[in-house]
Amino acid sequence: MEQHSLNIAVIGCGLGGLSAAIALRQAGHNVTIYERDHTRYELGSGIGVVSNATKWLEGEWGVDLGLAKALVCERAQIHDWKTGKIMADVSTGDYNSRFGHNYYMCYRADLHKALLERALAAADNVGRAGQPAILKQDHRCVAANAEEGTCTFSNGVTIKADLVVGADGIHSQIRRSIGIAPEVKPSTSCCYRFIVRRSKLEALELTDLCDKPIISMWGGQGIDKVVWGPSHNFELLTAFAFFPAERAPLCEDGWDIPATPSELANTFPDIDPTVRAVMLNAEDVKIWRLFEHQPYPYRHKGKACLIGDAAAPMMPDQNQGFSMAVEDGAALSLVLSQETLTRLKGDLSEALRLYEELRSDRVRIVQEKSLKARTDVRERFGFATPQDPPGKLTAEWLCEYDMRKHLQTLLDRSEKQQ
Ligand SMILES: Cc1cc2nc3c(=O)[nH]c(=O)nc-3n(C[C@H](O)[C@H](O)[C@H](O)COP(=O)(O)OP(=O)(O)OC[C@H]3O[C@@H](n4cnc5c(N)ncnc54)[C@H](O)[C@@H]3O)c2cc1C
Ligand SMILES: *[C@@H]1O[C@H](CO)[C@@H](O)[C@H](O)[C@H]1NC(C)=O
Ligand SMILES: CC(=O)N[C@H]1CO[C@H](CO)[C@@H](O)[C@@H]1O
Repeated sequence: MEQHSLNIAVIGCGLGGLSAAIALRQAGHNVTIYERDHTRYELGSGIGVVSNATKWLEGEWGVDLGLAKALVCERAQIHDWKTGKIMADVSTGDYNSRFGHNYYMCYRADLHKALLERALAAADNVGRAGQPAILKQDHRCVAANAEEGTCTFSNGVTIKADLVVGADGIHSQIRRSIGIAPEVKPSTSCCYRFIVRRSKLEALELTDLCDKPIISMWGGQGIDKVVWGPSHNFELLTAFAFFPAERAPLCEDGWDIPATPSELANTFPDIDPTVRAVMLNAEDVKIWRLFEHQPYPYRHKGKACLIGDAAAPMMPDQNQGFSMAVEDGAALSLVLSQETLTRLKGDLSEALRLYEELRSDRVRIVQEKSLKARTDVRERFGFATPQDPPGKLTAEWLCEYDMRKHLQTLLDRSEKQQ
């Protein structure tokens, strides 16, 4: 029944692609997701979901994060690097009532599963939720033509869509196809991500590490930093451990390069012995070299646009990559809503221009602040201290943002100019 129904190809079935798929099907469009791999769930470690991302996920898209075993974050604690003594303890306090939605701690695999279910769910289960998205696995995009809206995959298939959404992550092919050559330099940081099962903590008599929804951090006054918290209904500890690149046994770009627990523990010889004991019991240990991407000059061209890491990869030090990808998906669905498209007389290129205007500055700021937080814990969002550096990323700035209002302002302005 929708007046402006588009055929949209989403390239990449990661967290960003799924967010966009859910938002766009709800806006009345037909969505097909193309993923290079077979969709695998058990990938990744912890992901923080700020309340403004929760607002979309739970408030508007019907994704129940509680059912997805997410935990509502209660506090953040900073420990002394060597002794583990608690040096700072910050409550998230009235965060939830202030911002209207929870700040969650999630296991990436749980989030992925919940989003995938929601994207593919039959329409009649969920009321006003449009056509279910279609998922095509084993479709690796190798080329795209933004002017034509075509996309070719390594299996020989070529498709044509009204809009191609590049949600294909940090090494995006769609980004290349629209003429962006990333300016990249290796960061001086490397990072391990790992998980520790509750059963392993039981054997160590350390289950208390996994009993409360607290984000714990060691270090951060330089590159060295360990951050972890429970997720998956208190069954897992999901963790990140940052260290200077020159100390790495091996350090490459990529999300999926395996390492061993002893390599992990040996990288942090003088850390709190409890942390070392936990590290020696880690599973799914992965190591990756961080790269600094200069902000890209644009995020759309012709009938193609970028979202998530494809549009703006950022350092993981603020844990905002996912929340920004959710907002990108939401923004796309707002500029392509029936209401906006009617106002724009169905002009897709104007809608994509608005998408870019809506997202560029906000995401660039989060990118910059994520870089700052890499070597200075005081820059980290959520840890409000009296010694806050000027211009620190605050929960207020992130969560009091009103995207609909922002879009209204942009629409009014562009109509006035005509
Ligand atoms: C395996 C993995 C583990 C991660 N672990 C964490 C974590 O523990 N904590 C954290 O904060 N962030 C993690 N991230 C990153 C996090 O998911 C992103 O920063 C954020 O959610 C933005 O998501 P995205 O969809 O833009 O990118 P991604 O989540 O990277 O998704 C991109 C998707 O596109 C697919 N793809 C790539 N190229 C092509 C192509 N040419 N054709 C078709 N499909 C393609 C990929 O297979 C992937 O499914 C992880 C990402 C991956 C891929
Ligand atoms: C979307 O899918 C529905 C149902 O399959 C179909 O009737 C409609 O024509 C499609 N819309 C477009 C733009 O192709
Ligand atoms: C983008 C967005 O939806 N922002 C919201 C963030 O949360 C605050 C408080 O709930 C809302 O006022 C904003 O609209």
